[in-house]
Amino acid sequence: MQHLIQVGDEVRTALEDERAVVALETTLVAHGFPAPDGVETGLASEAAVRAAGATPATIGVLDGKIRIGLEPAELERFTPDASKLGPRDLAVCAVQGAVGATTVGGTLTAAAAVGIRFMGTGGLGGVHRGFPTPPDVSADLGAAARIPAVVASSGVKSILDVAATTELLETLGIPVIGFGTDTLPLFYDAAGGPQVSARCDDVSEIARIAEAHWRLGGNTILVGRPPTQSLDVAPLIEEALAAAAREGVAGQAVTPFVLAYLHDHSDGETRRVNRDLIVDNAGLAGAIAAEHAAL
Ligand code: PSU
Ligand code: MN
Repeated sequence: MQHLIQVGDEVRTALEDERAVVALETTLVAHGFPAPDGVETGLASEAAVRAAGATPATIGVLDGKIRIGLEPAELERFTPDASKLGPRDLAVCAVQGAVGATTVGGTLTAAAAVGIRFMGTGGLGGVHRGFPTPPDVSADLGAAARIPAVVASSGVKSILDVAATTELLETLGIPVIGFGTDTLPLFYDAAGGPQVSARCDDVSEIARIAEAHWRLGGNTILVGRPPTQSLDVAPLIEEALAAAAREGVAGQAVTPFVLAYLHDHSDGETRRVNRDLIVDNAGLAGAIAAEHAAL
């Protein structure tokens, strides 16, 4: 099977030269924001990675190929009807020729195939509220448990069961590093999260911990960076989850539904905070990757 994975020229050169490369997902482009904000957020994230001294590799499936390093104009093809690709979905989507937007787990899976170990995102998926009814645990966790990487995030989305997710991260051997914080950020909200397993205040220390963790056979390290502008939307999240339940929204559709509900009912405030934290986390991933390349 030829050309299943196609690496863009800039990314390929950076990998050959052992320079810093940061993977970015396309689910947030397609499903995380109303158009055209997804594309803008994706491009701003790429710019933040570059500003930190690394090469961005935005990942998605187009025309039967897993593409690592999409061109800016190609991001326009990641519309809401793109499939949402977790780790299990990549091969099916590529073979069947659909447009596929990668989640964190899908992005880590594709990135690992070409040796990219850093990514930036909004928040890691986790245990959805109400487990085991429904029994919904994000495949982001399975991917993080088996793939060596650093994921720079604003923690775990507070639309999830954060306590259960934190316990599962420990079970899976995934270190949770607070970047300049002792508690895990809750995506929109900087405060109120559980204790992290370790705090780091500088990126070079994170790069050294990652290298040590990988040498010990460990896989993903989750880095949680508090959003610069913090927003307490706990009541609105309850409302959004109730609306999702009422309308029978389930499975992969829950996260996009809830994000859209919050955006619509917060006067765009969650959308702005979400956008900025994604871009800032991309920059943080770039900085960690650059430090790691210099080790
Ligand atoms: N963070 C965001 N917006 C998003 C997501 C995360 O700010 O759209 C996406 C990521 O792609 C993440 C996915 O991997 O939600 C998790 O979805 P699920 O819980 O269905 O696994
Ligand atoms: Mn799910």
